[in-house]
Amino acid sequence: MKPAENNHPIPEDFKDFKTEVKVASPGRINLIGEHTDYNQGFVMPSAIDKKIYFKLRKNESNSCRIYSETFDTYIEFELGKITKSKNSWENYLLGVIDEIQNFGKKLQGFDCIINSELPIGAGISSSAALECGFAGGLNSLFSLNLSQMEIVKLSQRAENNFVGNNCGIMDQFASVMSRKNHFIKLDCESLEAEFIPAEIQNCKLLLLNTNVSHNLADSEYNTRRQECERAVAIIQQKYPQVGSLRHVSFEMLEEFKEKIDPISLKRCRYVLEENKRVQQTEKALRSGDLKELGNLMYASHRGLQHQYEVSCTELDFLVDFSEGKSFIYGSRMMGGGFGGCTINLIESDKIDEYIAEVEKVYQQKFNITLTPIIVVPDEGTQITKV
Ligand code: GAF
Repeated sequence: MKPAENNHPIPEDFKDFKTEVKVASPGRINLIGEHTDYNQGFVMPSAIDKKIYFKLRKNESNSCRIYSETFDTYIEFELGKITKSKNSWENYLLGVIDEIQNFGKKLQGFDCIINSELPIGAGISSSAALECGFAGGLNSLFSLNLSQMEIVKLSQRAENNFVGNNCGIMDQFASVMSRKNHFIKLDCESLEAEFIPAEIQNCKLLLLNTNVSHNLADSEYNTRRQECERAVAIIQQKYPQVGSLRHVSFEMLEEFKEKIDPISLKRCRYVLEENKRVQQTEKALRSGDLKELGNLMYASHRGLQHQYEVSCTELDFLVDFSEGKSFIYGSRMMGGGFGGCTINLIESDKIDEYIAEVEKVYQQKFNITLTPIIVVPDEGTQITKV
């Protein structure tokens, strides 16, 4: 998602806003399981204590009027005339309205104020927070009777169909379904979720936002999907029962290694290994083995760096820098890649000292200011009728 381009003062009649529905919609972290969701594999995300807030009221018309305090932006449109906007962030909202209407649900005019504490392009999914929070708010305001799972799926469709990002389901699922102090081990095929207590003892989760977002992100994301799907299509010629990379084994990859192009082969190996790492992470987490958990995080990063090739210099620098520190158990890039954050499992009493050190070296190296964000696994979307 890109920041808005037009500045706009708050509309006069929004100054005295009689809120009917309030929403707090979280961003997400992902402990492990990157680029596995659209391959129907496993992920381990959680919502965080950093959110986008919505206030909504009906306006007895056919107009939708949305003001973003964070972006100082205002949009207004008629319900029957939903067309794509040139402002990227607006399309997440327009897409949600489009999908709600496609679902056969009837909306009426409303006013909405949005406030965000989520950085954009940081890989903590401000886009899913925007989609799911907005969908949840409209669901409550107009008593649409959409289930949580319908909100998750229609928000993903809004992003796939309207925004044009071919994302998987992890971010929307985490934003809506998470539980406080738990990670979700999500099977992205069956959508079965196990909630694993986030018992990380004397450690905290520290995000380091590189504050870079390389242009490649969207196009390379779609290319990675295609590379995986291309390999699956070749395997399916002999094994038609294999519906996705989820059902491909290491033996199958070995069997087809001459037929699948080397790049796709490398991508697939990464995905199979990452799925395995999610299972191993569950065990490590449940048995309190933070050392093992940290090693799996590092291994995930190296896979993303060398096999899946979605990392970047800034992310690699941060992971390399953490690797020699005995008080950091694990570190890896998080989300789609090509910028955004690293997630670090770090001893609580060393955080301040480490932040000061890493900020300094990062600034020296890239001439960019690093943003540290300490996060806690938190509950999914909260909706309140006022
Ligand atoms: C982005 C996508 F939106 C997710 O669906 C997921 O694929 C992630 O990148 C990579 O794991 O956040």
